Amino acid sequence: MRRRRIQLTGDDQLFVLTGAGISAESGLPTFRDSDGLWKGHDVLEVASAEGLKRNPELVWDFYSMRRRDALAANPNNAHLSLARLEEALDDRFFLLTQNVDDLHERAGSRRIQHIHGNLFTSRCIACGATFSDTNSYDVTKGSPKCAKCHGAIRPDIVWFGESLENLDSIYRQLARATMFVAIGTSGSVFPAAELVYLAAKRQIPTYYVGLESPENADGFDEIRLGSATSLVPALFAHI
Ligand code: BV8
Ligand code: ZN
Repeated sequence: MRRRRIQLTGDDQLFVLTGAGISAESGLPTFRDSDGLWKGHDVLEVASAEGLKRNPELVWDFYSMRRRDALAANPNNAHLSLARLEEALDDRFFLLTQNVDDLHERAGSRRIQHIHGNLFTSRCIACGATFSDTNSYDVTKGSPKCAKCHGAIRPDIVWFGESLENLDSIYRQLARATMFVAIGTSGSVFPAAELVYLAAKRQIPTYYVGLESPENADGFDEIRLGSATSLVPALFAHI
């Protein structure tokens, strides 16, 4: 059944939120699906500051594997169609992703913010230096150290219980939006999962696109079930 395309008018301001589901068809595992990342790993062991202190090799093994997978993956048609939409809408388009991979950027997205950090940036715990880092590390030789001060480094990713940066710029973007669309996210992590409710409070139309209904389904006006590559390219009849 072909769905009606979402009509965008000349002054619509689109806010798009994506999650791991948009990268699934590029071969990157999601978190909470049956074959997801959290199934084979204990979140607190591999994705927390305590876990890094306890066993830095295990954490760096996990993120080195994620870096290798992301480097070997390619953007899919859903990433590409969002980049094309941004080209058509220019500053009337804003993309917030919970993903730490760079597939949106490699598809051409520029008006993008990563709410949970970046897989390809590392940060020194001792001196705070952050640097782009595509390395996957052989942890049998110990965990990687900062080139500047030889302190321990970590992926520049927001773990549970850690505060997020630039939330105010995200809320500013949401305040000017006339439409909110979420794609491929289970709606289970805050504050990202709360954004649809803030959008609904502003009475702008809210759409969800993904394989299954998200945990925050009650915040959406319309839910379109299906894969990102089958639904996103034909989603908008933009101007
Ligand atoms: C914080 C890092 C302040 C690791 C991640 C209320 C307000 C504020 C905070 C909280 C709150 N309530 C609870 C909290 C604490 C916590 C939280 O949300 N806990 C949850 C579990 C209840 N939040 C925090 O700690 C945040 N920090 O708020 O700071 C603060 C400070 C101290 C104390 C309190 C507050 C930090 C959150 C960031 C955590 N980091 N990951 C890493 O990424 O390596 S979370 C992890 O989940 C990922 O980052 C991911 O981005 C995120 C969301 O997952 P999804 O992207 O949705 O992926 P998921 O697998 O869940 O779902 C995939 C979906 O895709 C599914 O729906 C599936 O159906 C669909 N799909 C699959 N295939 C396809 C598809 N769709 C379309 N096509 C397909 N082909
Ligand atoms: Zn350092």
